[in-house]
Amino acid sequence: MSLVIQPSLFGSSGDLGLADLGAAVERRQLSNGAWIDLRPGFVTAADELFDALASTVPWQEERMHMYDSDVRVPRLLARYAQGETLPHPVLDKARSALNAHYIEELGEPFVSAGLCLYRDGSDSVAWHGDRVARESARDTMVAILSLGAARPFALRPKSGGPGLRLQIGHGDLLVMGGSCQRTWLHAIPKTARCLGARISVQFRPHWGNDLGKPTGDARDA
Ligand SMILES: O=C(O)CCC(=O)C(=O)O
Repeated sequence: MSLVIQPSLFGSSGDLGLADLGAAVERRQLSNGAWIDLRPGFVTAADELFDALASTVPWQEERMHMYDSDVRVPRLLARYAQGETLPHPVLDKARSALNAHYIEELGEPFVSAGLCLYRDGSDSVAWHGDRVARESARDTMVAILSLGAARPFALRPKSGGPGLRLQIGHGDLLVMGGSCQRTWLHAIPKTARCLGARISVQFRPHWGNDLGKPTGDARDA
């Protein structure tokens, strides 16, 4: 599949690398034992990483079964299972930094990486909790590194009530933790605003599954 992505012009300068986690990570408690951590600017000079991933990752278009027909998943995907070489050394460094920061609380390392490419505002992911984790009684974490266009990241409690919309920008880190996958839902809604492409990298611990592969439900609609 050929994919044309304009080289990023998000305007980051300096050297590609990682900023510290530590005290720069800000935690926000949600209801029902869920929480999110935010670390804006975790990846420094992130343009280079965006461009490298956009042009070198073997992005796949997937289809899912919905309402008796096969429909196109509205984003491109790539998955790196435990032990597979990640597509950029900065992602290895990011995973190591996340493991150093979270291993005690998480009790296990982040191992896999799922990558999504939202080509424009019509690419999206519908409300969902990550498969496997949403069915497990155990708390867990998903760490998401966001590159490119700042798309709203929406969260709402499964049981109803007010949610929130975060603007996660170029190089920012968001970690969903505690019961978030089973008691809250998250989504990247479609938008008519012309924002450009976004890449997200989701680091997950080993859940004994195939990296949270969509099950063919409505999550990508
Ligand atoms: O792109 C994102 O930040 C979220 C991706 C996501 O929720 C998923 O792939 O399960």
